[in-house]
Amino acid sequence: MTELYQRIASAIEFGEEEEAVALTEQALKEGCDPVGIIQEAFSVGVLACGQKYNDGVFFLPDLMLTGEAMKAGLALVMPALTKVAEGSFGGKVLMGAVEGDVHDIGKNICLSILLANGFEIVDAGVNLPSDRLVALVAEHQPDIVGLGSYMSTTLPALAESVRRVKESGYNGHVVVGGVAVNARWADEIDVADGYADDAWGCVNLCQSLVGTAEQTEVSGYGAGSDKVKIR
Ligand code: B12
Repeated sequence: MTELYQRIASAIEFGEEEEAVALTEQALKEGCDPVGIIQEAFSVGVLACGQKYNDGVFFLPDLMLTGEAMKAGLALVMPALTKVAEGSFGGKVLMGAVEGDVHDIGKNICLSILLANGFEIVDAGVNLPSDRLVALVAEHQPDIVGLGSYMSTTLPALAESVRRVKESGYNGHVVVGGVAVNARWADEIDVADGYADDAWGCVNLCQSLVGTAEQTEVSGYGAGSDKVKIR
């Protein structure tokens, strides 16, 4: 990791939003790869923060600050990602976190890496009731609907959301992910069309589902995750 990436990761880890923004601007000015900034700086900082929380060193306010700092950094990187992907169209993905769940860091990373790989993205936000989800799907007509659950307590909402989208007459694909989901759950629930455990897996999965996997090379360092499950 370069020193600049290390400094960005540290600003994200400690929730220093202004510092994260200034350093991300610097990285973009210096011509750093936007996918590299997400993978080697933002994600590293987020994971370090999560680890400190698990170890009892950080508390909820620390997590919130990290989430905000990453969101601010990501907002700067997004336009650069669109440029990376210009000309290659991989389909449209609408993604949100299900009702009762406000975790959005993982969803935002997935959406940004999808964008970098030529997908058109629609961010459906967090805490998404299934009625609203169904309305958004009808409005945007995505090729793929991605739904995330980040707590075991929102897994029932995830199952319900997938079912509601399928029953609405939508004939695209529905994929699931998030830290609360695993391949076995996705399999047992028997309604989703696929599951992936990280952002690169998510891109691979979406490319396979819309048939662009062979034409496009996944842009990213973890590309080629084998923890992708397609029904
Ligand atoms: C950051 C965080 C928060 C932040 C969220 C900030 C934000 N803007 O997102 C805040 C402080 C708000 C928060 C709140 C809460 N949290 Co919290 N949080 C976390 C934490 C530390 C990290 C989550 C994260 O961002 N991980 C990093 C990202 C990159 O990983 P990820 O989300 O898994 O995403 C990756 C993959 O899953 C995949 N992916 C993600 N989405 C999708 C979607 C699709 C379709 C696909 C294919 C793939 C995919 O790709 C991503 C990138 O690789 C986790 C613990 C942990 N270490 O995971 C707890 C954790 C998720 N939270 C937890 C809890 C309990 C809560 C609270 C209830 C706490 C409280 N007492 O209030 C509240 C709930 C709020 C709510 N209603 O949702 C628990 C859940 C336990 C459970 N029951 O399962 C965890 C596991 C902590 C713990 N060990 O107890 N939290």
